[in-house]
Amino acid sequence: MKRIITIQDISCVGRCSLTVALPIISAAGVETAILPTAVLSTHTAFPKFTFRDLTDEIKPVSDTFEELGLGFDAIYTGYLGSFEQLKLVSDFFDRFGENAAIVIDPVMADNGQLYKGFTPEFAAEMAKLCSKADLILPNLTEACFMLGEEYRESYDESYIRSLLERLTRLGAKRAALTGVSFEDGRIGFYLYDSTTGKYSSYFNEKLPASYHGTGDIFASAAVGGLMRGLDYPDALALAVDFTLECMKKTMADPDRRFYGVNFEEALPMLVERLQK
Ligand code: PXL
Repeated sequence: MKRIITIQDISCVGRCSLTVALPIISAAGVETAILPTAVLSTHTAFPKFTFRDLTDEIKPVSDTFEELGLGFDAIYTGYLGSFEQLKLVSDFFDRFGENAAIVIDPVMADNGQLYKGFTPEFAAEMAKLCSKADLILPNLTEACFMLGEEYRESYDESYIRSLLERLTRLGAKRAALTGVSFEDGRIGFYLYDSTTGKYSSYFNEKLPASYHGTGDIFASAAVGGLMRGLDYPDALALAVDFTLECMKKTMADPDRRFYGVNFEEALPMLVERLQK
């Protein structure tokens, strides 16, 4: 069984970051090790939250992994909260990344806006970290912040291709933009693989709703798919379908929470799709 490690925060309530990565990647049939970067009472979209930084743990934990000879088939990073964490994660890639697929979801913004606590300078530094990745998974807002580009709501295929090429010129081998939509009612990913010069994309139904945490759900399903042997386009297509299924379950729940999605009810679909 493949073993990955995911580096991101624990938001105790909120259905994001580690509380979705762990169950989703585990359900995909992949051992999921974690390196928590912080413990928050909830994610930062709640009106109030606590934040206990765990930056100081990253190096001693990594040192101990190395002493024990532990290795990983993939390293997947999500929400990272400080410049120091970016540096420590970069060091982690250098130590453990040689035989691992490095997947970076540069979580920091959506809908044209940076999340609470992030700055354009952080986005520039995140772009540097992304140079070490086999795959980066920004949404359009994150891509624009990393490229120092004005965010725009309307775009065409040639604009998306140019963003992707510029993202890979920062160093990442592959960049996939998430949440890409060229027509009403359809949404999906657009991937550029600089190792082959090929583009690929996949779209499915776009629901008239938007929920917090879907980026983490998407990235986790993609990592699970990759580790189960799917190629990059197929793993990303699985992530599109799984995210849609999570949203459908959420919409159908009259008692749905205002945060996160009902990914729990969609896990059987992920398991079934990865059954060999
Ligand atoms: O879902 C991304 C995410 C992860 N972790 C924390 C967040 C967010 C988005 O706001 O606040 C703490």
